[in-house]
Order: sequence, then structure tokens, then C-alpha cells
Amino acid sequence: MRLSRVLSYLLLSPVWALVGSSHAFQCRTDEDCSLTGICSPSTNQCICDAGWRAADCSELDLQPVERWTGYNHTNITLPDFYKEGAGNSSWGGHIVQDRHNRGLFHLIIGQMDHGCGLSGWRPFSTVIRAESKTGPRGPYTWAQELFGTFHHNPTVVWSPAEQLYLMHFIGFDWETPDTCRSIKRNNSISVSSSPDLRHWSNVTLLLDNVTNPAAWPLWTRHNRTAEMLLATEKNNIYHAESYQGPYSLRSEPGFIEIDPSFRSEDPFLWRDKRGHWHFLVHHMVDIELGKKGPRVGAHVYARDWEGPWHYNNLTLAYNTTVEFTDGASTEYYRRERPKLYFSDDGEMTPLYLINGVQEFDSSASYTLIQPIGEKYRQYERSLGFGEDLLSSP
Ligand SMILES: *[C@@H]1O[C@H](CO)[C@@H](O)[C@H](O)[C@H]1NC(C)=O
Ligand SMILES: *[C@@H]1O[C@H](CO)[C@@H](O)[C@H](O)[C@H]1NC(C)=O
Ligand SMILES: *[C@@H]1O[C@H](CO)[C@@H](O)[C@H](O)[C@H]1NC(C)=O
Ligand SMILES: *[C@@H]1O[C@H](CO)[C@@H](O)[C@H](O)[C@H]1NC(C)=O
Ligand SMILES: *[C@@H]1O[C@H](CO)[C@@H](O)[C@H](O)[C@H]1NC(C)=O
Ligand SMILES: *[C@@H]1O[C@H](CO)[C@@H](O)[C@H](O)[C@H]1NC(C)=O
Ligand SMILES: *[C@@H]1O[C@H](CO)[C@@H](O)[C@H](O)[C@H]1NC(C)=O
Ligand SMILES: *[C@@H]1O[C@H](CO)[C@@H](O)[C@H](O)[C@H]1NC(C)=O
Ligand SMILES: CC(=O)N[C@H]1CO[C@H](CO)[C@@H](O)[C@@H]1O
Repeated sequence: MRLSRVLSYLLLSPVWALVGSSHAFQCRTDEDCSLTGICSPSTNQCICDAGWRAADCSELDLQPVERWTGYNHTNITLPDFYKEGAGNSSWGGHIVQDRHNRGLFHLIIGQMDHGCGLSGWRPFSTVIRAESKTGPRGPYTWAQELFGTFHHNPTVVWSPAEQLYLMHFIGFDWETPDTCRSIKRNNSISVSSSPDLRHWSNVTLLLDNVTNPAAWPLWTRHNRTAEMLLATEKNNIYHAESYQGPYSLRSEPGFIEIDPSFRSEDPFLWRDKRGHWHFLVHHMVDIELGKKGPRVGAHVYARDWEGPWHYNNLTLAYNTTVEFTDGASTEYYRRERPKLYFSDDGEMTPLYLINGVQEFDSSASYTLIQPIGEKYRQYERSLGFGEDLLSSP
């Protein structure tokens, strides 16, 4: 981006529009700033953390996406495909930096086998590892199948207590039918561990008849506990003394802010630099109106993981519109499975938003990686990637 483009972007960006019209907005507590910023006692205005914007710091500071980054191999057909048009469709997952090679990035995602696309996710989903040597945004290329059909919605966290990666997912071994179709069965959450992302241990079943896991270790530098939190559908949080369980249900937020007939799914849980807790969720308010969007990304937050939780039902963290660096923008049919990749400097600055996306009138889906704020540029430069964006005249 040239300086003039940066300036015009800044001038046109919603941050200034909101600030300009935010005289009425007055915060009293950090909760009024979504716990992604602090409320200045002198001005009663929010000071947002890097990566967040808007008067109440409720929006992710999303930046344009470069085309063909992320993992998009929807335009291929292979000999074992049952149909054409969906390619290697995928549906989101985690970016992980290699522990031994800082220039190597892994993307652990759900990918549908036999070209079956998102509509055949159960039982056709597998868990794969893709690699990028060109930086965290990719483009990523297929490297390895980690779990065959049916394994889906992998979430990967590093557990400092065990010095292992933990992968939680739904599914179990399931032989695939010989045509693309969708089969309904109950979901269950299992875990596997790995020292290096390439070799994974035998699978342990943790929770039956529960879906969409998001784990977070309670370990801190000052408290080297092995205790684990495991969030699931409905933002219910289970707790265990160690990652292998047994897990007990400890927090059921419910939400006064959303009509019980509205649902959210795909929770992604994290603890911020202040020790406060957050979820990004797939907000399903438009489903009631017979649509998949555009209001798809909600933010939920609490000082303590046991609550009280606040569900922001007014302003969204993100929606289905994505701007690209070529100046075009796409309104996606579906944008779900939110995950964030954070800075490793202790600030927990969100650097990338990862989603499963599907375009209108397409059976294909892919994994989109959208940069956030300004810090991601610095991060990429420190690893030797990216252009020196602001130095050109
Ligand atoms: C297919 O996708 C690859 C990226 O995965 C891209 O480089 C290529 O241009 C695409 N081909 C067509 C015909 O769109
Ligand atoms: C993803 O791939 C499809 C082709 O299968 C292409 O039409 C689409 O523009 C690509 N999207 C991005 C963001 O690269
Ligand atoms: C597509 O996925 C298959 C595994 O099902 C893999 O062998 C192949 O390399 C992948 N191709 C691309 C272009 O992603
Ligand atoms: C993993 O499972 C296989 C098959 O059930 C078994 O033979 C093997 O001993 C197990 N490995 C470990 C480390 O538990
Ligand atoms: C499975 O979970 C669903 C939704 O939480 C619940 O309605 C149903 O009763 C459960 N079934 C069993 C067999 O536990
Ligand atoms: C360490 O953290 C765990 C989990 O949050 C907590 O239960 C425990 O009391 C803490 N221990 C100390 C010494 O603070
Ligand atoms: C948002 O939550 C408030 C309660 O905090 C409620 O009064 C309002 O109706 C909700 N709005 C929507 C759109 O659900
Ligand atoms: C989606 O978010 C962008 C960026 O915040 C905003 O400019 C746009 O108006 C939103 N679109 C919809 C349909 O809400
Ligand atoms: C509640 C329920 O039906 N659970 C089943 C879900 O599927 C697994 C794997 O097939 C079974 O072991 C559970 O009994």
C-alpha cells in the first residue's frame, strides 16, 4: 500500500467515522470497551488495544486480503473425486508457527475428501496439515492427512504444561460412502497430542454428544498448572485437571442479550494479556430470516471465565464482506468457524482472522486468512516476509 492509499484508507475507515460521531458514546467501565480496550477516566472514551477499533472497541480492525493467500484449492479435480466443482474444499482451522523453523507455518484444517464439498462435511471431512514457506498468510499447500474421514473442526493449542500440541476435534473413524452425501449422526469431542504437528497420538474421547471444541490451557508463567478449559457449543465451558479429562461442565453462560431462539455456534476461546476472557462466535441471527449473513461474527467477553459473560448483540466483530488488496470486495454467502492467530510478544494482539468461507452460487468452500490492524506487517517483516509497505514515497 502506498502512503497516499494508507492516508485515504485511514480517512475513510470506520474508525474515524465512528469517532467523529461518537460524542454520545461514553464509557464508564472497561466492559463498555468490550474488554478489548480500556475506558479512559479523563475522557470517558475507549482506548482500543491494537487489532480492535470502533468507539466501543468491538470491531476487529480487518485489513484487505491478498487473493490466493490462505488455503484455496477449490479449482482442482482429482481421479478419486466423486464430483467436480468443489475441489479440495476446506472449512477453517488454525495457523501454527513451526517451533524449530520460524519461517515455516502450518495450517491445520478440515478438508472434505473425494471432492465432496462442504455439503458432504459429515462423513467426508478429514483433518489435514498444509504448509507455507511464504509467511503466515500463505498461500498454503497440502502437506499431510492427519486424520481420515470423519474428523472435523480441528482446534490446535500448545500446552506448555505437557510441552505438546493438543488437537481437539469432532468425529471418529468412519468409512466413506461411494457417493457424495451427508449423513447425520451424533457428534463427540476427542483429543490427540503431538510434539511436532506431524505425528499424533492415539485419540481419546472426551465428551459424547457435544460439538465444536475450543480448548485453552490455564497455564501461566506464574502458575504452571496443567488444568484445561474446553469450551463447546453454546459457549458452555468444561474444566479438567489435565487435558485428558475427565471434564466437568462449569460455566453455562446462556445469554440475556440474545433471544433464546437465536443461536450462535463455533466458539473460539482465548485469554487476553490482562487475563480476561473472550469468544468469537458464528452469530446466527440472520438464519432466523432465512439467510446465512451478513451478521456472522459476534464477540463475547468476561473478566472471569466463570462469568458473568457479555454477548455483544449490537455491533459485530466482523461480517461477510471482505475487501481485497486489488480493490475488489466479496460478500460471502457463508463465513463461519472464526479463529484468531495472536502475536507472541505477550500482548496477545490478534494478527490474523481465519474463517471457513463459501461464495454465493458455489459448492466450494475454502479457508480465508484476513490480516488485522498494523502489527501483522511488523510481524511478517521480522520474519523476513512481506514488502516494506510504508517506506515507498
Ligand atoms: C487455481 O488455484 C491456484 C491457487 O491455488 C491459482 O494459482 C490458479 O491461478 C487457479 N487457476 C484458475 C484457472 O483459476
Ligand atoms: C478461490 O478459488 C476460486 C476458484 O476455485 C476463485 O474463484 C476465488 O476467487 C478464489 N478466492 C480467493 C479469495 O482467492
Ligand atoms: C488435495 O487433497 C489431496 C488429499 O485428499 C492431496 O493429495 C492433494 O495434494 C491436494 N491438492 C491440492 C492442490 O491441494
Ligand atoms: C494406539 O492404538 C493402537 C491400535 O488400537 C495400539 O495398537 C497401540 O498400542 C496404541 N498406542 C499407544 C501409544 O497407546
Ligand atoms: C444430545 O444433545 C442434544 C443437544 O444438546 C440433546 O437434546 C439430546 O438429548 C442429547 N442426547 C443424548 C442421547 O444425550
Ligand atoms: C493456579 O491456577 C488454577 C487454575 O486457574 C487455580 O485453580 C489455582 O488456584 C492457581 N494456583 C495458584 C497458586 O494461584
Ligand atoms: C440486545 O440485548 C439487549 C439486552 O442486553 C436487548 O434488550 C435487545 O433486545 C437485544 N437486541 C437484539 C437485536 O437481540
Ligand atoms: C461490514 O463491515 C464493514 C467493515 O466494518 C462495514 O464497512 C460494512 O458496512 C459492513 N457491512 C454490513 C452489511 O454490515
Ligand atoms: C449419545 C450417543 O448417541 N453417543 C454415541 C455417539 O457416537 C459415538 C461413536 O459412534 C458412540 O460411541 C456414542 O455412544
